Amino acid sequence: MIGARSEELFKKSVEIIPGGVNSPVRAYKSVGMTPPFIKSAKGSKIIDVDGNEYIDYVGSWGPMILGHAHPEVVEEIKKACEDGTTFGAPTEKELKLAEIICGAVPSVEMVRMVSSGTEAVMSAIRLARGFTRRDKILKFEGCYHGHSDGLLAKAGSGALTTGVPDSAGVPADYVKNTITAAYNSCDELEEVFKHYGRDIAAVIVEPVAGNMGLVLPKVEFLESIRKLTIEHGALMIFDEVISGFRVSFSGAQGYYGITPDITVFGKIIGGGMPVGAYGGRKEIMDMISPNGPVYQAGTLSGNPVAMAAGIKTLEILRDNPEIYEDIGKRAQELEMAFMKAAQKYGIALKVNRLGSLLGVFFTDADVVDLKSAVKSDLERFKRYFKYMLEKGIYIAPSQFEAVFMSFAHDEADIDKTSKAVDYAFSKL
Ligand code: KE4
Repeated sequence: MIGARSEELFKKSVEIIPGGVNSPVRAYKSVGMTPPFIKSAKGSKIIDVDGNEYIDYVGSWGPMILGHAHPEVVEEIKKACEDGTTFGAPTEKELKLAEIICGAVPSVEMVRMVSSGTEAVMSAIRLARGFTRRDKILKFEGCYHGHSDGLLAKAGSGALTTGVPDSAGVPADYVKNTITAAYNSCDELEEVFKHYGRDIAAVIVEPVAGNMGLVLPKVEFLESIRKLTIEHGALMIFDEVISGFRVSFSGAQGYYGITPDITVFGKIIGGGMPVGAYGGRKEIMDMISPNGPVYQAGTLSGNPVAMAAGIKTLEILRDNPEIYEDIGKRAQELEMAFMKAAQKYGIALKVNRLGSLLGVFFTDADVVDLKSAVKSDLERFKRYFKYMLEKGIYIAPSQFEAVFMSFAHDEADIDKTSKAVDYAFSKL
């Protein structure tokens, strides 16, 4: 039950903030509820303004892999603030975060910090076009790469037709160079390259797709992108905003052993502060201003407070590699609870999992792309969501997001969540 204070605040917010939120998914539109206004969070718990406590599996959409308000991260943020929050000048902290990222991800010899995943993707696309002197970009249905105009495109009538805008306000011209194909479809990929090969500047892909629910790549799909981009002189961009430092300390590229040309980061590298980054081998990154002709800039890029949070977060992950095994195990326990409840109550369910990332779909067909993801029973998801919230479990208010396990979730959390899953499924 959403409390009176959240209702009261939401009524005011919708008057002066579009939808009452600063990012659409937070508005709870797809579940038809007032969103709880959050007052604070600590570890695996999040507390709303009415004092309701929830176990949090959103983790601010991925950054909070260590849990909320990690004491060592908070300490570093406080210390950085006391020395001045931003200078608009080079600092040792941005060098340190760059060194950690380049040390963790071998394909990244140089990296540029920005302030969001969107900004990092937008810059990476411009860089790929500048480096190859080509215009076309291939993306995949169901992958989300932030809200830059050129990527708010959906497939035209067929995979080979140029993109059409996926948002008002995006001129058709801005997406005419954006081609869209089905995720995990080697056939469509090959067809696009046969048709556009030499015009393609880059293929951008979520190597683990977290924006259509969780959809895992077929390794041969990623390998085909690598092979075809090399054959046609195009670049491969891994959008690791979700998977970076989540799937492993060297991201999905380390996990799958595939080396992209450019990698985009976000979320975890900021440790809860606004940070995005893009990086790759030196010959490509040297194209970026002031060294080269591809312009990109940002007032708060690399600010010391955000860098401090990112440095401490990545240092903890680097120095405690067992964290990845632990959060994977907890996610597996949760996966088992879903499967058990689905069997017990005869609910059609598919669960995709990779490490600490989980995707739950109310469908009986494997979910391998957007077409299969949208076959999920959204009405059933809405009911499941409400029952889970009722039992104090805070998950994404959309079928097309992922479940994020953190290092702060303990066995008691998993036990309580498993009981909530059983309760929710018994009512579905
Ligand atoms: P931001 O601009 O939101 O920092 O990052 C954009 C982005 C880029 N690439 C991937 C793979 C992403 O998942 C995102 C943003 N993720 C969403 C959640 N799926 C952010 C949540 C929101 O939009 O409020």
